[in-house]
Amino acid sequence: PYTAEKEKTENEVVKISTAQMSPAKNSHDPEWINNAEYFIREKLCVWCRVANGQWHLGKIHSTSSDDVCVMLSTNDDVVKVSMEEIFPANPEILEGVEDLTQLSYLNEPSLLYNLRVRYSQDLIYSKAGPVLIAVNPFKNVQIYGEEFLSAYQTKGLDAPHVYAVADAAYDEMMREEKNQSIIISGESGAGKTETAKYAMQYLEALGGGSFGVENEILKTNCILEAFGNAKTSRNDNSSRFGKLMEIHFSAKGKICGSKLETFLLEKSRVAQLCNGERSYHIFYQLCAGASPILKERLKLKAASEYNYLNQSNCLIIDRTDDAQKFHKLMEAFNIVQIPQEYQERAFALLAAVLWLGNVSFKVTDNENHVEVVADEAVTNVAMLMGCNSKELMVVLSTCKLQAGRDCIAKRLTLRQATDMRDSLAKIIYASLFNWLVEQINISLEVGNSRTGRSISILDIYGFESFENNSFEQFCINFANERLQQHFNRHLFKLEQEEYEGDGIDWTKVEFKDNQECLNLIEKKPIGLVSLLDEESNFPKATDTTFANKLKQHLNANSCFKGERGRGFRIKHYAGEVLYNTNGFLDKNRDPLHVDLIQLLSSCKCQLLNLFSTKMRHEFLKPATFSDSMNQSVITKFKGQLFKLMNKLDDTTPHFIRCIKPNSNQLPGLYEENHVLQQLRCCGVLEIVRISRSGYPTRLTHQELAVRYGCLLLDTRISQDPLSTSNAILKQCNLPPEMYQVGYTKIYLRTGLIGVLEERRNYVLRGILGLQKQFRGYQT
Ligand code: AD9
Ligand code: MG
Repeated sequence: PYTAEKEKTENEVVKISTAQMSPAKNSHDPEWINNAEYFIREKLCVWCRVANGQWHLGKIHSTSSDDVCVMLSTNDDVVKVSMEEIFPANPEILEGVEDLTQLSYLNEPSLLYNLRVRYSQDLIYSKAGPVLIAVNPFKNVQIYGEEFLSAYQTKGLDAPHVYAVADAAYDEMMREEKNQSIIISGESGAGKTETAKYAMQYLEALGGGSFGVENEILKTNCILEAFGNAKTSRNDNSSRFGKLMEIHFSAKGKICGSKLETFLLEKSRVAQLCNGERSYHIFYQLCAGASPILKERLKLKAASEYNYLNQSNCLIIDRTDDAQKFHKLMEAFNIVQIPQEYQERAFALLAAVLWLGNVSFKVTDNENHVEVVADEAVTNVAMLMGCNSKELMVVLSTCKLQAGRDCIAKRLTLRQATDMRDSLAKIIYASLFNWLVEQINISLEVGNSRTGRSISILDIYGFESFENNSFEQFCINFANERLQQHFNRHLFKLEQEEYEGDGIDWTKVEFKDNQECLNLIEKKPIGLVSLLDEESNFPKATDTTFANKLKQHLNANSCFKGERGRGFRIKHYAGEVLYNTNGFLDKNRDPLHVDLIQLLSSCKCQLLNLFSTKMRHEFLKPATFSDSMNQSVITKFKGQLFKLMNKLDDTTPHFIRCIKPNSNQLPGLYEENHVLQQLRCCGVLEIVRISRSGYPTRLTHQELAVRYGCLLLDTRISQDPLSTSNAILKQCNLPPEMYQVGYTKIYLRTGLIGVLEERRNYVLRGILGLQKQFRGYQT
């Protein structure tokens, strides 16, 4: 929830002298107290927060030293609130503006209200300066498709839209021959993947026609979503991996190839589900949509028969036809040219994974040692993988130990055997996913397309903070921390460039970035990642010793806070997260048993042989390549992120922040607190804050002259807009530190546009009165 304390610390992020601040910024500004008088006198509206935490519009009735009485607009009730809970509201003319930075008062209730007004009119896109904000409508909104595609292409429309972002990226790429990126972020279910698809759709329409690959790019989404998306409690179609799609264009601006890169697929989902969630869509699609012949060949049963699928009491998704999706998938496979025989091999492996989950064990002694139950499940797995079922049973229930020259097999306990079985299922699935990505890349690659003309679309998991946060959240938040740094640096630079470009006096503003938090995570030799790797390499280490080590070494960093037991906190840019080290070491080690690799290489299935060769390469390199040997999950992820950031640094970024208006995936429901939290998390408030510290309102001289020309007493003034706008500002006696005159635009401090509006209304009322009098006189 919002607290005044929080706002204060957030404001400290911007290091700017108070002399540069504008009056009436917010209620904590002492000047605002004087302004309250002004608001009473002028009968201006304010936002006030009432007891239930909701923001209400009202007018100040009276003030005392600490409290304010406000008459609410909705019911004329008078409520008493503290000064801290009052913010100036914007003049009506600014209601529902396209760009939040156009608002005269940039406080939180005003931003929330502006987005709400737009959302209620199905205007789901808005801008916050250079950033596009997309509020998920959770229903079909008629703003896509042919006519909109062509309206944006012909520049007939320029309202905020993902098409406009894609169009701007394309234009800039063609004009400057510079690679572009569209970086989409937001929490789970906020609409990143859908937005990414609309961006691709636009680029396909714009750059289609020559090479034929453009039709394939959108189709790859169908494959990726089947294998990489699942129903979670937050989103019925949640992507469980990060994705970067790089689209290349020819000199004529036609799509000539594409490259896909994926990040950190959630493997655990294959074997373990939370109640109400599903595993990857493909399993249900296969069970529902396979032809009777295929079913017979794969010994396939209904989804409800498989332990990996039925454990969570959730087999179907409302309004989703898995069988139909399966047919769509087959079409996509054909378009991406995955040969029929490989498609079938892939399906056989999926069936093998499902049957693996049904493999059971029986305990054979009082030490809980087990052997595999020789039933239909294990026979089917062996058949589908193309291995000997006896061998499979041995691998799943024993581990080989080297004793001198001899190799002895040691029985596994029930827990160990179950882990081994699940581990096999997960590596088969993850390898299959990676293989598909490779196939897609082969099909999309057209010649040597590295031209400096590319647009990369990044759809990556947003910041996560749950009740229980583990290794996965740590990786995700680490990625977001890096992206946020990229975002900050770019935006601050842009802002300053605009001021300097327009020739206005602009003392550089220092902005604190999130380097401290990144140091905490990445710094060598004692950052979180290094400590995690060190502990992971130490056989006797446990999650508790790891937690202790963190506390011992990282306490000096202001973004770190040790907790009792196995917990620790990180102050991320988007908020503080409490992590539990439970499972960190194991997930980071992600052990791969040599026995499993051997089993895969002995299988008749070519895909499995291929996977095992790859694994050998990755994990079992000779000791001379010690740095790449047994690379931990976090180190690999860090490397991937490093490469990603390098790539993005080489592009001109375009940012889209997706917002989820409610947690029930329902249309028309706008939950303010939920939205506010996201605006804070994804840095929208940060952008707005930057604007607030400078000159948020920008009008061309022409615009100013047209709207406020009526304020001029001396009508003999020249027609040139620059002199007119100068004269208007002088005439209004505005303090010179409140505005700057650029070559093309006038830059106004926060609140000033409200003053100009007031004067304009005053003058117009006067003119109207005169006209009435005049008419009365005539009659
Ligand atoms: V996750 O981090 O992968 O769990 P995303 O990708 O942010 O998440 P997604 O794009 O999958 O969310 O959107 C969730 C759902 O919102 C979609 O399945 C649609 O039903 C709905 N949605 C999102 N954007 C739009 C839109 N522009 N128009 C209509 C939308 N519906
Ligand atoms: Mg997604």
